[in-house]
This record gives sequence, structure tokens and C-alpha cells, in this order.
Amino acid sequence: KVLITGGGGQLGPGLARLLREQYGHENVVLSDVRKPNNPEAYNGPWKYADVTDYKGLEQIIVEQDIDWVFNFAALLSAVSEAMPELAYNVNVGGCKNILDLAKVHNLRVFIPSTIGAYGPASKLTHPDGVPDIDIQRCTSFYGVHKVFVENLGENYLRKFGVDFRCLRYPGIISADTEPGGGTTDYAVDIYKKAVKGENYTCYLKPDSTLPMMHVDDCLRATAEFMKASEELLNIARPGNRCYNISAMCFNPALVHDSIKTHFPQFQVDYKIDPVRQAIADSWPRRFDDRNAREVWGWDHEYDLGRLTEYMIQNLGGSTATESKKAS
Ligand code: VAH
Repeated sequence: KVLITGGGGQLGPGLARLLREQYGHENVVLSDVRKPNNPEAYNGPWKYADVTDYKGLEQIIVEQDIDWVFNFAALLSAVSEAMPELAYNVNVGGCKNILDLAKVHNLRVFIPSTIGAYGPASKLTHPDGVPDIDIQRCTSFYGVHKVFVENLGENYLRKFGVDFRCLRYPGIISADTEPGGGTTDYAVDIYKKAVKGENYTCYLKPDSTLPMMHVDDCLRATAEFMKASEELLNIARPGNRCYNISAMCFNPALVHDSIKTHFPQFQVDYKIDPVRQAIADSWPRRFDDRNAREVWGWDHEYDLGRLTEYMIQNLGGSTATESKKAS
């Protein structure tokens, strides 16, 4: 049975829906400290779970007979800068609890990492795409937390045989869930404004290029990677379970252009947030995800054009083609 922690955030509900189709509704437990708006929409059990509470987490794992855990409980980049103490307790303490429980209860564990696990050096040494193994001198609390967890997880694999798995996510774009206080959230908000016929004030500079991905690609990659056999992963890259995944790279100016093909009047102006701009400037502009593509067949399906059509349609707007048909 599967437990998703941090399940009330941007990714949990969609992963629950996907895994419940694959493994059955009652075999996927969605959990969080905050209930999603409508947990019944995800067709299966919801439980309260706080990843910083080892005993409480262990009780759920034993009572629900859990053998896989996806841990989405985290404070993202911008929120972690504002609340470093709570961020450490959740991002580091919570993951350590899950790894300790994995050791005791023989769990398979997925913990996401992020493009934020790299620092400014990587962007300079690998302008065409930062590889899985590179310098990780992060300049955000969130990135530092994730680098620690990546290394802790791989040591639990080497020393205790814990089946730890980790994907470094780009910025994730979703229509039916809110992003969680990150640096890439503009890429969701900009579409919401466009569909409402409003202009958008962007907090990042127009040329702030970052790796990005549609939420369906992200969740499909996560489910596929978790299903990959341990033997395959151990043979391919012994002791190393952290893979970059990417789909596209864009910046506010490119999103604006893509949206204007549907809403020609849509305007974007810029009011830079220095905290999130500094975080974005420290992150890679491009990701090299060849290992994920070669070892377990990762491939993305959404590019910027398809993402824009999807977001407009799923936020209640009409794309250019639909408007033409209607006229
Ligand atoms: C953030 N959306 O902006 C998250 C993610 C790669 C970005 O980690 O913090």
C-alpha cells in the first residue's frame, strides 16, 4: 500500500488520482497536516500525518500496512527563506523520520529534490544543461536541505539497504492545484491572469530562464521511476538514486509570447521580488536529464505550446483555435 505525505499540496492530489487508477483506490492513502479542499475528489482514504512526528507517522505506516512512501511534505524555496526553522524541521527532520521508518519497516521511499539543489557555479560550468552529478553549492535554505536529504538517502541505501529514490524536479505547472510558495509559481499565476482577461505583474525578470515541466509529466515520471526494479537501478548507477528530469526551459517573456498567440492583448509588466530573483539567478537555466532517459526510459510529453493550450483550456479559457471555430 502507498502513503503520500504532504498530499494536500501541488502534487499530492494528482499523484493519488494516478496511483489509485493503477493500484486501486483503497491502496493509496493521501495524508497531510492540512486537508485538501475536497479529498473525496481523489477517490480514496485521507489521513492526518505530520512528517515531523515519528511516532504518529509510524502508527499510520503500521496500521495502514504501508510499503511505499512518496514524501511531498516540504516548505518550498521562497517560504523556506522566510521560515528557515520550520523549513529545516520539515524538509530535513521530516525526511530523516521517513528514512528511519523505511529502515525499520522495509519501505520503498520517494523523496523529490529540485533544480534548487544546484547553485550558481553549475549554471556557469554547464550552461547547456546541468548533469545529475555536479557541484552542489546552494545559496537557498531549501536547496541546502535537499542536498542533505539526497546524500542522507543514498547513505541509507548504501549502509542499510533502504530503497531510496529521488528525482530532481524543475518548476512544475498545474491548473487544478496551487503551487506551494516557490520561485517558479509565476508560471502558474500568469496563465490564471490571462484567462481572466487581466494583465500580469511578474516578480522575476523577463529573461529568468528555468527548467520547467507540466504536472502530468512530473507525476507520470514519478510513478514510472518508483515502479522501476531495484535491480535495474542498482546495476545502472550503484549507490546513486538521484536523477534530474526536465521537459522544457522557459522564462516569463517566452510564456508571455506563448500566451499572446491565444490572447493577443495580454500584457505583462515586471515588479521584481529580490528574494525570488536571487533564488532564480542561482539555479540552472537548463537540466541534462540523459540518465533518466537512458536508465528507465523517461520522456516528456508537454512542450511550452502544448502546456499553454492545456492551461488555457483547463483554466476555463478558449484557445485561439477554439475561438476561431466558434467565430
Ligand atoms: C520552487 N516550485 O519554486 C519549487 C521547485 C524547482 C522549483 O522547487 O521552490
